[in-house]
Amino acid sequence: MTLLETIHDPAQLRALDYAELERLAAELREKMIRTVQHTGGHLASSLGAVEIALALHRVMDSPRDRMVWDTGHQAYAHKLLTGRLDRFETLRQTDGVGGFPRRSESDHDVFDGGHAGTGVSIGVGLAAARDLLPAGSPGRAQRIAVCVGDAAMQSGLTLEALNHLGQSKNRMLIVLNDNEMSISKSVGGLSTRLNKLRLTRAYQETKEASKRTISRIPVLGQPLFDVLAWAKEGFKRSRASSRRSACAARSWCMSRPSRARAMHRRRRTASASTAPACRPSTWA
Ligand SMILES: Cc1ncc(C[n+]2csc(CCOP(=O)(O)OP(=O)(O)O)c2C)c(N)n1
Repeated sequence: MTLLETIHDPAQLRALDYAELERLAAELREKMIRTVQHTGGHLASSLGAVEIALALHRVMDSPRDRMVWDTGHQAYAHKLLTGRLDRFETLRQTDGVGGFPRRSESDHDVFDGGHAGTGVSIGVGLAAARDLLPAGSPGRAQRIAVCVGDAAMQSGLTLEALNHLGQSKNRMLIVLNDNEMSISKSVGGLSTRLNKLRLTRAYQETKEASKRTISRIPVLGQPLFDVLAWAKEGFKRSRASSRRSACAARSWCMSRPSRARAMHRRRRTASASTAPACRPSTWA
């Protein structure tokens, strides 16, 4: 029996360690490839969102928390993790599993998608509705996440929603899945800007090597690493607050030295291949 076959509820993901999550990611991809070669479908977008689906389902408590997939063409992993594995071979067939999220299929699906650019707007609407509930009511604890591709991010509807959110400040998480691709290569001002923001491979490799080296320095290594992590987060934080955007993903950013240390501890635990106990967290 595969690990995927044992997952009947996404809450089960919280009990898996990192090695198991990696195995599960591979099984999800294999299932998608085997299915889509017969049925057709949006293969690349869904293959690229496997880890995002795993991460969101691990930290969120769906269906109480709401997870929106912009366009909806990247949600196969989400579908496989939310009780549709047995029927997945009917993907995009008459009366079969739909190619996009579908509320009639599952409580875990929020919106019958299919159009690029809808996700952030839907998320803002859900967050605004939640925040109209009386203070202290259980519904106010609901968390809302949207996964949006870089092309959908450039649509007018998304930009309107971001503009609105910048004003209304409803709490939500936006995951930007920037793979530099729309149906073909992403072009335009926003795409160019995102490319500039993206760190180069050389920079990433240097950063990882420095981190490894610093942590290994006896006695001084760990405090030094903590101070650098704290300074970096502080710098990011100051930049973020100076141009606080609608992207409430920032609320997840590590911002205090204690959190930076906690993050580092988690990374060290991860390198021992055991995931920390993961409970749905608050996004305050
Ligand atoms: C309004 C609208 N225009 C065009 C499309 C066709 N379309 C489907 S997927 C897609 C590209 C989406 O790219 P991106 O958001 O970057 O996600 P990715 O597939 O790269 O994960 C487009 C343009 C659509 N679904 N809706």
